[in-house]
Amino acid sequence: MPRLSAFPITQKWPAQNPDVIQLYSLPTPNGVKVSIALEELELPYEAHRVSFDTDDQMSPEFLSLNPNNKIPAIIDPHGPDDTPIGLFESGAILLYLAEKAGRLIPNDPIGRYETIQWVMFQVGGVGPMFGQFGHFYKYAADKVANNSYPVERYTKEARRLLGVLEGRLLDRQFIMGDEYTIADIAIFPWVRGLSNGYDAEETLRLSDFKVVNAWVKRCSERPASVKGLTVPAKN
Ligand SMILES: N[C@@H](CCC(=O)N[C@@H](CS)C(=O)NCC(=O)O)C(=O)O
Repeated sequence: MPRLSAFPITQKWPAQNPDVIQLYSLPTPNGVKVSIALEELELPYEAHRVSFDTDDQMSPEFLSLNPNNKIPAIIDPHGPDDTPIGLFESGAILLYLAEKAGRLIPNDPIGRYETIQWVMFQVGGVGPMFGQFGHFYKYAADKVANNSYPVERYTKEARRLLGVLEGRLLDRQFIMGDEYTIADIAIFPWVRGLSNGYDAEETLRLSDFKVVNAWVKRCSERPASVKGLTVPAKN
């Protein structure tokens, strides 16, 4: 696998098929963005499981691809000009894959930037804020049992962001209108995770966001989402 041998991560997670995109991930809201996009685009790929149970993301091999020790990350052995490329940060990966395939992002410059704007809205807003909500509401609930402020703060912020989405989707099928794009793929797994992962329907009063809920259902039911949401499979 001459193209991949320059990437030390492939020593820990050897490629079975070194000619296809290598994905290093877990089925978290950030991880599934990339597997869903790969499925939508029908790009061949091989998924490797980065287990947090064994701190795989802190291994020297993983850090050689993403010094920020977070999934997802990819290597495309056939990158620009057929040169191998390694990438981390899900927003950058989504943009790369959409542009490689020429799909999931509008061709016209205004639509393209508008799509990127909503991807950034997820990466800079929805992801960090919902993630903090989940941390205090679910994973570190015992640590803040005597202090309601963290959950109150992130409940308020999560509901505010859901309100922004509700407004955007009021007269649109998808974030960009009729066209399904990487903006939907970036955002819907995080909204889905509020009920599916954090079990926070009641605290966040998610039933208030009817348009958003219908959109999450629409996105989740796509065959590529059904598949991508389970990648990488448990060993
Ligand atoms: N901004 C990053 C966030 C990635 C991220 O937070 N990944 C989490 C899982 S959802 C992770 O790998 N956490 C492991 C760690 O922090 O050690 C992206 O969008 O790719």
